[in-house]
Amino acid sequence: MALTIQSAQTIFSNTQVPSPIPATIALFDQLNVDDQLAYLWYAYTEMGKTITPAAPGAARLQLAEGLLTQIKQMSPEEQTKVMRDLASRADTPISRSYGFFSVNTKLAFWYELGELMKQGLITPIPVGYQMSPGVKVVLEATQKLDQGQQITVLRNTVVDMGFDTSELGPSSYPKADTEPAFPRTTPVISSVKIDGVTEPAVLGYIEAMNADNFDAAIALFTPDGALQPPFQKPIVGQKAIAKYMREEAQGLNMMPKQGICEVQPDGSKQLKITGVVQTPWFGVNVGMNISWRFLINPEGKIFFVAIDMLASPQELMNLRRI
Ligand code: EQ3
Repeated sequence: MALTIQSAQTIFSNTQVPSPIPATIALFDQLNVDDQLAYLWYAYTEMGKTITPAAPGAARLQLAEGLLTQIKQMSPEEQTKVMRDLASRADTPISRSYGFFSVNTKLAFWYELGELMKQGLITPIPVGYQMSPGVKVVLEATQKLDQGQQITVLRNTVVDMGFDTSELGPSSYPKADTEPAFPRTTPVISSVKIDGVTEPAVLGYIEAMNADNFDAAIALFTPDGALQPPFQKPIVGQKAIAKYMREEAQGLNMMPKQGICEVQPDGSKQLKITGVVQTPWFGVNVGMNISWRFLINPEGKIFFVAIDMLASPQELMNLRRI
């Protein structure tokens, strides 16, 4: 039987526990624009007491510099308007430019604005703002999440801001191929060991990703293979996966711990592996508990891999089908 992406998506689905991240983002989405901006400020400053992101570096900030310079020259009222436009995804020139940024440039842009807010050079929350009960509800929900989940909520809200440029054709902004590299702070682990897993494609995948060697990782996929990032639809085809990896998977530190492998009658293999991933934004200070669900074809190529955020650390052990 031919492998399909639709059936691949369901592998090990009965070992999965729903993550609290989408529920928290759904609460956030219900807030009005000023409440959203205020929530992000309170959540970010609260989190900042224990963890803060690494400064993005000059090369990455350069990509956002034009917008940042414009905003710095504005009056406080105009600055607030820009932030409201971004949060409400309005169609304005700034919101369009932001919409074309890559994920990491969006994060760098807000990192810099956050710094200017801390220095009092930009107003952190709209003038005269009063915290609504809704903001308290989302903040309380956020406090119950672990740090890896909290930074995922923050990241996803930032990524969704700005005008939706997906319909506007190719971006005029530098993307995938020109993304500045994140310097690696931890030594690359060259021989990957995962309890219960010896599948060469999986070990090769982790090894390549940990060295930012995306060409080597892509070569392990079938031409029609797919990668499904957390809470997203599958990205199909080697070219599309390569572009995604260059933009979003740089500098990640992947530490798979254990897994199981089930061989199917047609010779394909289904594997579930759990472990921890660190993002270069927070380095070794924050670990995200995740799982990889791989479908390997009978020829040993990756046909499908889904990356899922785990609901709790207990789920790291939850490999068996119920
Ligand atoms: C200034 C402030 C605070 C207030 C204002 O009102 C509004 C905003 C937006 C503000 C600023 C907020 C800021 C600065 C937020 C910064 C957030 C950051 C830096 C978040 C970074 C998060 C990174 C994450 C969650 C990375 C996760 C990566 C994962 C899970 C990778 C998984 C992958 C694996 C394992 C693979 O095998 C394949 C690739 C893939 C990438 C899917």
